[in-house]
Amino acid sequence: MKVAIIMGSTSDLEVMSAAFAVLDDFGVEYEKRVISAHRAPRLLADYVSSAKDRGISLIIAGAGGAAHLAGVAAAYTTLPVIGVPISGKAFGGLDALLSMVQMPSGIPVATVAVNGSKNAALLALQIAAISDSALSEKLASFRLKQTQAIENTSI
Ligand code: RP5
Repeated sequence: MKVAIIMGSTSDLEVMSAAFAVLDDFGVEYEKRVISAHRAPRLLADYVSSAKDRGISLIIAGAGGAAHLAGVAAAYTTLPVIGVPISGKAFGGLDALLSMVQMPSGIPVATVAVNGSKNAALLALQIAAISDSALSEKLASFRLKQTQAIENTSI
């Protein structure tokens, strides 16, 4: 399994790095690129159109503001696209959230929480685990550790 992580700007890198960390922990291969839907629309079209042929199974797209990146990416592929709305200086990320979650019918974007790149990576793994039993076991083990950490927390 190979994931593509794209983001609209280098200013999104810090938020999106939580997705890199999850995929690194699970030993899943990924590409990462800055591609803007507004500033480099042809690059976005070419990159996403060729993703399936490069062995990509899923795309995670993070962007802020009028965040078209995930929706435009989804228009160029039938691979699942997970959108990560990124909070900017205005509106606390509500602008990006609505841009992603309110996709018109026919072109879905699975949108996670504002700045939710960790969950985007986990969702990508869960989708891939449908047909990958080893990955499914790793996810079960991750969940168990997460549960135990809460159960063993005393304050
Ligand atoms: C979006 O505009 C990017 O995804 C970023 O979140 C936001 C601001 O970009 P910069 O002006 O910092 O490059 O396209």
